[in-house]
Amino acid sequence: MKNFILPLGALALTACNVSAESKQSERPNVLFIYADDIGYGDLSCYGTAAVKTPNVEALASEGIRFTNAHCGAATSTPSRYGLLTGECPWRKKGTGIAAGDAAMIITPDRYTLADMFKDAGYKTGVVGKWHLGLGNETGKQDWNGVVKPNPEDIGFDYSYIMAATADRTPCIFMENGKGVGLDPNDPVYVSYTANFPGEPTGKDNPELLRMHPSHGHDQSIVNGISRIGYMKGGKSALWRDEDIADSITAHAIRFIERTSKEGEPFFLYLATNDIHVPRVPNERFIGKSGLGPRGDALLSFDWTVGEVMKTLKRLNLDENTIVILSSDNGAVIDDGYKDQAVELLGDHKPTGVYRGGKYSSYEGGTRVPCILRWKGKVQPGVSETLMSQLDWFASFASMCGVNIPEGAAPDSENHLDAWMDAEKKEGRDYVVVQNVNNNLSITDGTWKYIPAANGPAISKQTNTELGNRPNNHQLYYLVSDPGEKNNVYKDNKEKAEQLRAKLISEIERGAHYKGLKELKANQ
Ligand code: NG6
Ligand code: CA
Repeated sequence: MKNFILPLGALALTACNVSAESKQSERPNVLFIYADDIGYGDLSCYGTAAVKTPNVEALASEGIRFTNAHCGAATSTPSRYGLLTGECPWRKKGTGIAAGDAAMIITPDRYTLADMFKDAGYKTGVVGKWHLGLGNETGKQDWNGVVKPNPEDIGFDYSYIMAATADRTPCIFMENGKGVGLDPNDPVYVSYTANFPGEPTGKDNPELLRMHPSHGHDQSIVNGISRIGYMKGGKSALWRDEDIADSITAHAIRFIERTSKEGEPFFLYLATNDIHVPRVPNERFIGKSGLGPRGDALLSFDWTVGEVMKTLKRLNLDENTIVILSSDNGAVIDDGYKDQAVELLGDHKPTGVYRGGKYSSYEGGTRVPCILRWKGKVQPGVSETLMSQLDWFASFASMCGVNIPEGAAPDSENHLDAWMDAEKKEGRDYVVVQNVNNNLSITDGTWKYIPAANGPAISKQTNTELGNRPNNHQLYYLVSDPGEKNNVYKDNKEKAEQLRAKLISEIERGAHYKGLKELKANQ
């Protein structure tokens, strides 16, 4: 406990001994800043010279910068599912990339990370990208009424969210389950099966577009950008893409102001839209990075971080707030729009030294930036310890002294010590992650094993190496080969077998994984 001043469980202990009032003031706020698609190499504190992200850099210099922290999966919905439930997404059917009209994937009976913070006496909020579905039934939401269940039903006191992603309809914000700014005389309709008669689409009306798709994204047109999914109406509520970051940031700040005024500790899950496609940052960032919209969106993300940190300082919450910053999956360059990300990339390496990227089994898929700052309590440093976002659940439960109910957060481990102390080397023994094809891989931080599995080797659309090899197992020695270039499986079969056995026992420990039979058969 060299660096972490508050001993583990101290808050729980305090809870028994002091009045409710002082108990509250000693409970730190918790702020998760969850980026979308920011890769390991995208931030200047992780080594890139191509783009400057000074606000994130300040956060890193005042906190712990993790170099081997993983999200649960190489895409958004499963990573977010894992984060909020503490369950590996591959244990649960239907946790793949969600459509904009998907039913809510985490059902109200589940005990979530937000429930846990609520039990600890926190006010809980989610602001930004949701992408976990809303309502009871896919495609059956009444977007003009209150869509239920919504985040409130799984533990969030407040929500201001995009239902899915910026490239998916409906293109409106939802506040506490209700479309923001809707005019009753112009209701909004959403479909993922058919277009609404007479409505233009990117496919049929490319002349109406200001940003053209490179793949997919050719359905309804909103603000001159075609999306995935159809929608009609709701004109007064449509977001302007250039204002999404401002709107998310403003609502996050308002939530912090409100809860701090009420004297309650808060848990805020601030999920940015930056830097997901379509990358349309505010005018003030355009052309500022030299890397085109993708780089400009990184500046926009950094701006959000700066605004929120300024707010904490202004409200005197700077030292009483634990800030975690991370990303939902690795980097992607062309993710479906002709936004010059490829052409203007230059020497910038969005995944750093790591292979693959978003969608991939390689390290570039899930090894993401991860920073924890707790000013005055946690000593700044760099931690190489193997960590997983799934463990925030159990780790913060331990900090808050909350007992997680039986069966909840089944894959979340308490590593509070290692989150709070860069010197602590005991993190995860293993991390299991999933790629876009629902194929699993396992790492112990030193070695990485990717079992043979079906699926394309490369995504032709995004030009990402996905890691799938139907006939070959892959083993990489990450210490000398972080870029996973030399498959050393043949010379290290024993090591591979050990990781394989662990992977199978991890799968068999819990609910069914649909690829288990194939995995076992493919010796
Ligand atoms: C893919 C989209 C991609 C992105 C991704 C989800 C196509 C061709 N590609 O299906 O653009 O939206 O889903 O990204 O439609 S994520 O970060 O939310 O997981
Ligand atoms: Ca993402």
